[in-house]
Amino acid sequence: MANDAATGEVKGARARFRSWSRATRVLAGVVAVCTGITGVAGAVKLGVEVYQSVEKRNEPVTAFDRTPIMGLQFWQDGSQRRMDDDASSGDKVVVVDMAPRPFEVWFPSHSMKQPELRVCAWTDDSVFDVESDEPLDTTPCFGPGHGLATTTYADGTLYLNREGFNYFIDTRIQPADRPDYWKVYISRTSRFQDPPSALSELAGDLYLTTLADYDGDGVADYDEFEFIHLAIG
Ligand SMILES: [Ca+2]
Repeated sequence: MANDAATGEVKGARARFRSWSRATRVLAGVVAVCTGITGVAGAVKLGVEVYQSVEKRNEPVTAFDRTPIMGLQFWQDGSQRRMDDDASSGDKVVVVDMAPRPFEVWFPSHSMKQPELRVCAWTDDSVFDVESDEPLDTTPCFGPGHGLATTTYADGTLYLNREGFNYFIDTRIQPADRPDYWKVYISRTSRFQDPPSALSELAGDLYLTTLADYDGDGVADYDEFEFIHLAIG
């Protein structure tokens, strides 16, 4: 009996040991997996940081916060896009680095009772054809009656037309997240009477002449228009 009891105690002790040992191995396994996850996450985080660092170093230097003449900004995915002069165009053209996705154009109200932004958009720089002090009715794009029809609240379409301008005004614009600024949302383009297509389907860059007749005199004064090259990468 005593021997049986002793044998039973030994068996019980061995069973408890095996159980403890198994639990220890399981715990060790869990710790190893957790360590592995932390290691992978750490490696991914490090990789992302290195990539961002390299990408930032390769980005062009932004020359200005707002375009020099009209104070425009271009926003995409919640971030302002980088801008620079185009030295090959005598610094008269502002180049904006863009992704082929929807974007916003921000512009100052400039003390106008009715803030507005007129945009003549095309697929090459032939649209950069406005001269200082030129009457609007002699320009190919911005003359009276050349405003392209759109919906009351705009429908995200930027019309591409060298003889007709996008007229962003009134209910087609919204207050921007910057004091005294307004914005317009662009999500697609359309050539005259063609159905709109997404910006991701663009075959090349976009070229904009932006204009606002701040003093309402019907003349494109030197400080009322600007040439913008949207470099879409
Ligand atoms: Ca004017």
